[in-house]
Amino acid sequence: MPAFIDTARITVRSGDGGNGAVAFHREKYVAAGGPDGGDGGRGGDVILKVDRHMSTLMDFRYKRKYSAQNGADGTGKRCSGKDGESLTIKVPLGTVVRDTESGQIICDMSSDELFVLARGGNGGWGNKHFATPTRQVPHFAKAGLPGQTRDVVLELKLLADVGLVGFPNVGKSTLLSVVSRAHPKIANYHFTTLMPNLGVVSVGEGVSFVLADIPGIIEGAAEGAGLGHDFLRHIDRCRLLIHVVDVSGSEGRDPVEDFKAVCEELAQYNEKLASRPMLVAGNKVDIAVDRTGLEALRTYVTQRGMRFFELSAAAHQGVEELMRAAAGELAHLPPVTVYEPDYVPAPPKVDTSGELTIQHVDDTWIVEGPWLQHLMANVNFGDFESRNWFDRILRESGLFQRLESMGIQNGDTVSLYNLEFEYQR
Ligand SMILES: Nc1nc2c(ncn2[C@@H]2O[C@H](COP(=O)(O)OP(=O)(O)OP(=O)(O)O)[C@@H](O)[C@H]2O)c(=O)[nH]1
Ligand SMILES: [Mg+2]
Repeated sequence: MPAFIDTARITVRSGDGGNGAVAFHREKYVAAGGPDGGDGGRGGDVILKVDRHMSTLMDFRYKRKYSAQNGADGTGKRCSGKDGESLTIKVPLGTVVRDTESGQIICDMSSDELFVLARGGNGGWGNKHFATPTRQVPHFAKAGLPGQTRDVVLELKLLADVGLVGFPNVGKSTLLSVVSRAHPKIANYHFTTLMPNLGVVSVGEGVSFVLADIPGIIEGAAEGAGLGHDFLRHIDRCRLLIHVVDVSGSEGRDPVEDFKAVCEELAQYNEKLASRPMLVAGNKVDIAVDRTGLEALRTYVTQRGMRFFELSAAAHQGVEELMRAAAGELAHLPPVTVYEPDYVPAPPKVDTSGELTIQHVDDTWIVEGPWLQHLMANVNFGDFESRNWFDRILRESGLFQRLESMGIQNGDTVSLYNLEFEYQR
């Protein structure tokens, strides 16, 4: 059986925009043709898409780097460069994507909506765009803008309405197998289940829910005992938990102690999970030698406001009643958790000490250079804050003083990659 992989770290890169072309229309008997340099193509995006047939992050174990295609450069005869092809990465439903450095959530892939994880750079404009009445022979075009690189952590958190928790060997997988069409492995030893299993439970007319069975947890799981407690991430979104306890005394343990130990491990994982609504199922009543353990557990949990159910998963006793009760609870519980993005991109560090080249053509000043290109690729001109930040960096870089010393006049055009503006002192 393939290993179950539910976290992965990958790096994605969107495509660079192609460069615009400088070209002039040439035809026999036409002395000076107009500018006809085409635009560079847009770089491809890196897009995430849910594939409902995937159930692990296995695919990301060996392939860690993903790149979309670059846009092609523009050419003469007004030909635009081809856009780079976007790359679509398929992920299982419930994949939460975080920024590796900050740990902040970028997106939660819990629906079929696509998500653009890295946007391709815009292509540069060819010189055909730059012909104006005063600038008839534009000997310049724009370089394309670079794509983005992102380093992210993928974490699979399955989507299920109800999660089964409990000690190993208490009958969690047996319960899943009798209420759904899932075929989890069942055996009489601890840690039979090594990966989560999902099943759909139908409770009469059009009412159904998704039930998740995860590996058993034991005391000290938070410190790594047994299979550890990382699997609890798969029931973290659940609206309701069913806590299965072996009340038969078949392993010589005390049901109340088992119950408390598992609750303690839930709390160690996270308090929210520990306070999730819970139904308690005392299982294996068919082989209980006496009812002491069962009754002690019933008293303990009902005193704490929880509902208790007697169960024999193997003999299909009490199973239907438990599932109906779960469906009844779900009817008035909030929907499955979807994680809200909280990622705030840090402003890119821009080192403005590098040289910029300034070309002066007619009344236009064309400014280029690596740091400026990097800056332009990272500014969201639709956002006020971003524009202010951009403006400040330009001022502090000394660019305007330099333009002044070279003789720029009010009303001249300043041309920076995909941005042109009129200069005003
Ligand atoms: N007598 C009896 N045996 C049961 C019952 N439910 C489960 N079992 C048996 O208990 C053993 C463990 O069952 P599983 O369903 O694999 O238990 P689990 O809780 O999923 O165990 P892990 O995956 O190891 O955590 C199997 O031998 C089952 O046949 C029950 O109601 N009565
Ligand atoms: Mg199991």
